[in-house]
Amino acid sequence: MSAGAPTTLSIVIPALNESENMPALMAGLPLGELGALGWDVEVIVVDNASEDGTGDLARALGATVVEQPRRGYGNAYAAGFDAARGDIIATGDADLTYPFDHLPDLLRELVDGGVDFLTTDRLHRANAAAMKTSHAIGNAVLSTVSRALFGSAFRDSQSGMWIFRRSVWSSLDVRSPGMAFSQEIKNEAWRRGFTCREVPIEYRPRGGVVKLNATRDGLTNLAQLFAHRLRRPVDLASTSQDVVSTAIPAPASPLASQGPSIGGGAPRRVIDLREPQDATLASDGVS
Ligand SMILES: Nc1nc2c(ncn2[C@@H]2O[C@H](COP(=O)(O)OP(=O)(O)O)[C@@H](O)[C@H]2O)c(=O)[nH]1
Ligand SMILES: [Mg+2]
Repeated sequence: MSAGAPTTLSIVIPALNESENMPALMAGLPLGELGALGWDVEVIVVDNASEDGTGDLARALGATVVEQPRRGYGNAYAAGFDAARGDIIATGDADLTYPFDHLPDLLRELVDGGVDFLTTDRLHRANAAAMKTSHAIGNAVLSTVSRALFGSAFRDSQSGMWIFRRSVWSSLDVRSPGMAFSQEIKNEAWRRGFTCREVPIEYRPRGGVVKLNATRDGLTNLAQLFAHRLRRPVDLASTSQDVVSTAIPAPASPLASQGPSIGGGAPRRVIDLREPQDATLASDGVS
């Protein structure tokens, strides 16, 4: 790792009644490989008032457990991010769907690419078996509306695996207590001008019981997109929070250009989207 590069990583995982998945989840984190690459890693499992011993099990397996008594995916992440101490935060569900074993590649993508906020795309054909058709359609609709409203280029607005600089978090105004947190953090990172990138990942069949309520969460997410688009961006620069968008140099990219101003006042940087075949972090055995 080069001098001045980030060296500390917090893996933050929200968990509601995921004890069934916890042993395989913890065993699947590539802690040895990350350590050998020079990363100092903390694993934070946010126990969202589970009733099946998820928190105790995660602790016994070596995680730092943050208790979030207020239920909700967004509430869980907000608590986890406040507790995280790493230069970089990496996220994903506790249901074995996300390829945590590819974190070394994803971290390289972020650090070497000068990216502030890296998100992941599950919506490509190689993953068809892991996602119900109704979920795939819902995701496509929400992602299309999201792109139209925010002028962004994220293909998968609902992916729950993000790798980002922790300093970014304090510059975002993310309010959703529930599943809409996922689209909101992406849209906030985008509209506040952070350098965003999206890479394809493998998505795997879920272990345990699904927590998502597709109809309720889908409609809530749709409403949140419009509410977010219409709300006046809070100028976090005038608060005591750190604003880093100008402190991190944008990568020299031929794709970089100015987009329409939605708000936030920060310079817009175009998302760098690569074709899945250029970035098969998932399926071509890159490790
Ligand atoms: N849906 C939901 N998930 C939660 C909550 N609290 C924590 N989680 C965790 O957040 C992740 C997302 O839930 P999941 O059922 O996998 O939703 P999906 O991946 O969108 O189908 C899982 O790891 C859950 O255990 C909550 O209140 N609601
Ligand atoms: Mg999930």
